[in-house]
This record gives sequence, C-alpha cells and structure tokens, in this order.
Amino acid sequence: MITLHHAPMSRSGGILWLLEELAIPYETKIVNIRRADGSGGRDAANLHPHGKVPLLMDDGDTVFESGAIALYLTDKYRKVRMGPAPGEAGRGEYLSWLAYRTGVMEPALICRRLNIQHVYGMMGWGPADEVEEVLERHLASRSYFLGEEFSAADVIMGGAVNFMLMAKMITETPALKAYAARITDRPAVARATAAGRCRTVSSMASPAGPRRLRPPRERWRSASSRPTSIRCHSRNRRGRRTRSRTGSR
Ligand SMILES: N[C@@H](CCC(=O)N[C@@H](CS)C(=O)NCC(=O)O)C(=O)O
Repeated sequence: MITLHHAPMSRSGGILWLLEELAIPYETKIVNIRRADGSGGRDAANLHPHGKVPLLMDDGDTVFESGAIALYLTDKYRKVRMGPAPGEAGRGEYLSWLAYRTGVMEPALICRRLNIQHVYGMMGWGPADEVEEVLERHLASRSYFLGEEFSAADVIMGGAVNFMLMAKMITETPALKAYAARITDRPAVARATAAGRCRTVSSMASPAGPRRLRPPRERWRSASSRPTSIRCHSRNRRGRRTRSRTGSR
C-alpha cells in the first residue's frame, strides 16, 4: 500500500492529485511541518530527511521530492497513462518539465519574491522574468505541457503555476490563466481536495462502489477518472477509529 506523508495546504497536495489521477489505492499520514509564518514544527514521525512533505512510501521504497515522486509513480503505475514511458516519444520533454519546477521555476520566483538578485553563472536557474517568458511561450501554443495530452507534468508544473498565480508570484496572462483553469477543472482535483482535508484517508478504486455513490446527474469529465470512494478516518469520543466517505466518483 502506498503511504503519502501529507500536510494540508502544502506541496503534498499535488501528489494527492496525482494519486487520484492514477486511480491507485493509497493512504495518507498527516504530519506537522514548519510553516513560513513560523507556525508548525518538525514532526519526528516524518521520515523526510528535511522534515518536509511530500514523502511517499511504497513496497519498501521511500521517495521524496515532488518531481521524483511523480516520475516514480507514473513509471510504476501505468493503468492510467500520465506520461511517456522510457523509450517513448516525448520522454525527454516530460522529464525536463518534471525537473524544471523545483530546479528552475520555484527558486526563480521565490528569489524574486524575497528580493534576492539573480546572479548568472552562479545560480542554477534563470531569472524570474526569463522563466515567465519560457512558460508563456510554451503554454500559449498548446493545451498542456506535453502538447494536447494531459500528464503528470501538468500536475507538477501546472500545480505550481496555479499556486503562483493565486499567490501573485507570477504575472497573470490570458494563456496562463486559461491553462490554470483547464487543469484545475478536473474531477481528480476535487477528489484530492476532499482527501486532503481528512486526518487520514484511504482511497480505493472500487468498480462497484462508485456507481452506487455517484450523484445521479454527475458526469466524469476526464477519460482517466475511474470510480473510487474516498474514506476519511477519525476517532470517536471513545478513541475508536471511525470511517466516513467524503467524496466519490
Ligand atoms: N523540493 C521539495 C520541497 C518540499 C517542501 O519544501 N515542502 C514544504 C511544504 S510546501 C515543507 O514541507 N516545508 C516544511 C519545512 O521547510 O520544514 C519538493 O518539491 O518536494
């Protein structure tokens, strides 16, 4: 069983989204993390070497760093195609965008927010305005990072673009705004949002369950969305674990 170390309102939300797109069983373990406003704290139960999220455990493997987790999951779990496999066309571009978020985009935009001057030849990323130009040029002419096919590159890069737009860390353009609307309008985003609110959650693909649970007029808009029910676990007053459904598809 996959276990995701997760903290609400953090980068691990993107991995929840990806797990929902992939429609594979997983559970989350909520951990405390240090927040930018000084709240929170490092959690001894978190196995991440820096006490951060996301961190994913699967079959004895431990993976951290969002891009690495995305690659690990999309290479191993391929019932729903979320990126080109090794040897397939587009693989190089896929890997590049998975690495670009934490290697280039985030450092550039965070440095600008913190008024840290860019130094060519020293910093391993480009200045923020150059990053903005690259994103604009790329997304103005296609629906998704890999062209017309949605992939985990859109979860990793797109999730960050969407966040940066909301945080006003990136200049809003019609292309970026339309792209963000396109990728956040997916059923898996709503499911991940519901799952992210739970203290612990297990999400189980269940072919029979969803039809029973699905509201009559709801339509699954994404070809990759498969029926799943999301179960929250919490404890009642006597300390017993209880379960309730928070979302279904
Ligand atoms: N490059 C890492 C960044 C992880 C990261 O910084 N996560 C934040 C939450 S959004 C965190 O855990 N912060 C707590 C801390 O810095 O101690 C990744 O993409 O996985």
